[in-house]
Amino acid sequence: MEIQRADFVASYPKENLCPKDGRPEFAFIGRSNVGKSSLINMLTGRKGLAKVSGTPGKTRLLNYFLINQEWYLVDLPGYGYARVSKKEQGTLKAMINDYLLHRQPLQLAFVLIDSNIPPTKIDLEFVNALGEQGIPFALVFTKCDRLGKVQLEKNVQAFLNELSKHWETLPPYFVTSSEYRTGRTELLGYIGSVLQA
Ligand SMILES: Nc1nc2c(ncn2[C@@H]2O[C@H](COP(=O)(O)OP(=O)(O)OP(=O)(O)O)[C@@H](O)[C@H]2O)c(=O)[nH]1
Ligand SMILES: [Mg+2]
Repeated sequence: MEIQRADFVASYPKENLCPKDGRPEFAFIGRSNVGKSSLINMLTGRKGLAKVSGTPGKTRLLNYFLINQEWYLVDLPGYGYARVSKKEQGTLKAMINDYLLHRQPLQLAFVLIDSNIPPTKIDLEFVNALGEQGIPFALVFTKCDRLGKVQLEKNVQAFLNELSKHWETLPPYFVTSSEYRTGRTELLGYIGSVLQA
């Protein structure tokens, strides 16, 4: 699939206020600073579409982008911000859960994982919870340009190994770099195949 058009639509504070036109949507989520905005810009080929920031935790709403006037790309707030108050973390968590559990047009959630570090508890818990709730998802390992092939492979495999302790089938996964556009064709191809199915 090629992205010809990408337009910011709006940001919404809760699921039941989101667009009701029934267009299929794909959500992107991950820990703060994982490279979510950079990935969205890389995929859409629009540098300033999602804001890349030095301050983590900026995204607090459900941000909608309309792609090719056909499907929505949804930028979700990250989970587990250290710098956000407990109360706000609770509010964000409720908003994300409400969205993921009830959003009818949601085809799939892409969970971004930093490929530079070994598996973290918070990522594993989040992914396992998605599995338990039956929410379809795929993994996107980000920033793969930052480390050598051997270490990269080791971190990716370690994450998958942790998952295989709980699950018989593993989710699809993609290894990406927003710097070098690595994984772009594969990821967009996957979205295209889900849209066609
Ligand atoms: N080397 C490298 N750096 C990256 C890549 N993707 C993102 N970064 C850097 O990682 C930092 C965070 O990137 P963002 O795209 O803002 O991450 P985010 O997940 O949207 O962060 P928040 O919205 O603040 O939670 C920035 O300094 C980016 O330049 C990548 O593929 N390679
Ligand atoms: Mg961001």
